[in-house]
Amino acid sequence: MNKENIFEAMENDILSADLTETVKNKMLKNIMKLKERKVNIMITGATGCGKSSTINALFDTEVAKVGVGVNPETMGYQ
Ligand SMILES: Nc1nc2c(ncn2[C@@H]2O[C@H](COP(=O)(O)OP(=O)(O)O)[C@@H](O)[C@H]2O)c(=O)[nH]1
Ligand SMILES: [Mg+2]
Repeated sequence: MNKENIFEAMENDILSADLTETVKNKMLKNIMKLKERKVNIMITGATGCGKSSTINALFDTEVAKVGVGVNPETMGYQ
């Protein structure tokens, strides 16, 4: 499910829920705020524990270079 689909699903759930219009509007407004929010995630861990592999799995692409065994691949902040 991509980002847009998650928000769309949440909006549809709210619209079809048994709630007052005031509550629905408040929830929809909160979703609008959430859409604009950016988060920074720091992934830390020992060399070779699978940080790069996890990042690649999350983005379903090769964003981070995966090392071979426990030999370090990335030596600084990236
Ligand atoms: N068995 C196993 N190996 C993994 C897993 N995640 C990563 N690896 C392997 O561990 C090695 C180091 O992974 P990498 O993602 O580069 O680790 P990083 O140093 O923390 O970024 C690579 O050979 C990966 O293929 C896992 O969940 N299971
Ligand atoms: Mg790495």
